[in-house]
Amino acid sequence: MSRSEIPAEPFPISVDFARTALVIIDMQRDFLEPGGFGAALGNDVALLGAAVLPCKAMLAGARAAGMLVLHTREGHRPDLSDAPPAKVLRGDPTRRIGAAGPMGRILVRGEAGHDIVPALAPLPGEPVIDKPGKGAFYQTDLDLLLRNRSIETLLVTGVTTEVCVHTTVREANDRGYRCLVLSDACASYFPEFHRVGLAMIAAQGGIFGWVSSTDAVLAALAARDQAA
Ligand code: TIU
Repeated sequence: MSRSEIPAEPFPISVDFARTALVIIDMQRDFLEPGGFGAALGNDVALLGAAVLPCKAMLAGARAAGMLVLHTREGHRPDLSDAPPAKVLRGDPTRRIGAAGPMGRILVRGEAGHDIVPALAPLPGEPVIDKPGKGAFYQTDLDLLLRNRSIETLLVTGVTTEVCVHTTVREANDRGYRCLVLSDACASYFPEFHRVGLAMIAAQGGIFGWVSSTDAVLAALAARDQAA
């Protein structure tokens, strides 16, 4: 078993890539494109575009290395029976979860807006975790999939940093996974929340994870390949 050391905050992390999975959180049209859920909440969705190319580079690197790659999507059944009223009944009724928008019904499975953006489309065989909540472990089989592959470390990317990425990292940390969050491959509608959200993860000696970059992970993968 070979281990690679990746520079990270608050200190370098040693990973076995054979027991590491890439988790790409909610890179859906509903969050990244105009007319979806993110825009309905009053956000400037263009801010999330910054994460696409870093996610794409990490996705290519993970696939080339044969790592487990998982994609998540936030969304609900068409009848909204898995959507808590407390989540649905917020904001303008014409623009809330389940309402019709230019990409179909907002945050509803099967609609165009629920799809992952084309640049990051899953390949056949890559698990797609459909989740009703912000955290990717809540009411999903993600933990089972990871345990069956003896995964110990998660490379976490996606949107938004302080909402679904944070919630998922906190859930993963409590379940015993080590999370390495890639700062450039995450994004928020609020640049300050992105910065502070990342700082919160690495503070207090890495209270619930580590923070690094796509380039640092790709460099560690390249060094491992050279040593092999
Ligand atoms: N609104 C917001 O920042 N995020 C979400 O509602 N979901 C995710 O982060 N995926």
